[in-house]
Amino acid sequence: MQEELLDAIFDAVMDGDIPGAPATVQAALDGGLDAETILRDGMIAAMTRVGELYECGDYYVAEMFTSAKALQAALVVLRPMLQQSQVQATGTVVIGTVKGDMHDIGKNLVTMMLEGAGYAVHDLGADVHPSRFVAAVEEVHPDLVALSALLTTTMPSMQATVDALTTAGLRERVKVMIGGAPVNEEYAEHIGADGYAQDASQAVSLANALMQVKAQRSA
Ligand code: B12
Repeated sequence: MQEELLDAIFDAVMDGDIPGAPATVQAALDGGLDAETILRDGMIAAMTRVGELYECGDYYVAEMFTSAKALQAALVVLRPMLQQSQVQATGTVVIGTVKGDMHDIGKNLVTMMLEGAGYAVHDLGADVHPSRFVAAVEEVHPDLVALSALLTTTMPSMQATVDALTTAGLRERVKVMIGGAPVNEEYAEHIGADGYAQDASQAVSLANALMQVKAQRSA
């Protein structure tokens, strides 16, 4: 039964069924599945498969796009559950997908989870130029800057963003965390970021840890 509910979500995302996908998620919730399982084993599993099909030439950008839309429609149903949390952190985050990169689903999930954990999140969107990160840091004085990239070709935009913060004299004021499929801990170190997390829930743990380091430094 639970397998069938997850299969229905998987198929709706794979098929790019934008009107149908939210109903499959609602049915899974009604059937007793928890939000994390639905997200991981239904929605994200389907997007991973979509990526594989694109890579081997069975899907084109158009199919990737409608699958992304179906996932985004389904996320609306899940959002309140993902945002429930017991611990309320306090901190401000500026987040964005770096310059040249239009992928925003992962970044949106990280935003949702951080908001759910009590952070005030300023989402700059996708394809964000380093100068816009700099302007946002000057404007909202965040504790953390979170950068997302899904393309190997846009990883250097992360470096450019960190460098722009340094040049503007703002690097010491914020902690920088990065994420997205092509990056890892090593790359975070390489570009002078403060940390890397591999998914949205680990992004919350990382944010909490960086907030503690920041608090200790300023104490
Ligand atoms: C959907 C999708 C698209 C959609 C994006 C829609 C949107 N609004 O986001 C569209 C169709 C627009 C698209 C376009 C392209 N795409 Co695309 N896309 C994908 C796909 C299938 C899924 C991405 C996704 O949403 N995953 C689900 C989310 C939840 O996962 P996630 O993004 O990884 O995020 C999680 C973690 O990484 C982490 N995380 C993410 N960000 C952050 C940030 C922080 C701070 C932290 C801590 C954590 C964190 O937490 C998230 C939640 O758990 C991937 C394949 C894949 N498996 O990733 C290809 C993929 C990323 N795309 C790819 C390519 C090549 C392209 C195009 C160049 C295709 C083209 N020829 O036009 C264009 C590029 C456009 C551009 N300039 O950005 C390649 C990239 C290859 C590479 N190594 O560089 C991939 C890997 C497909 C493949 N297998 O070849 N794409």
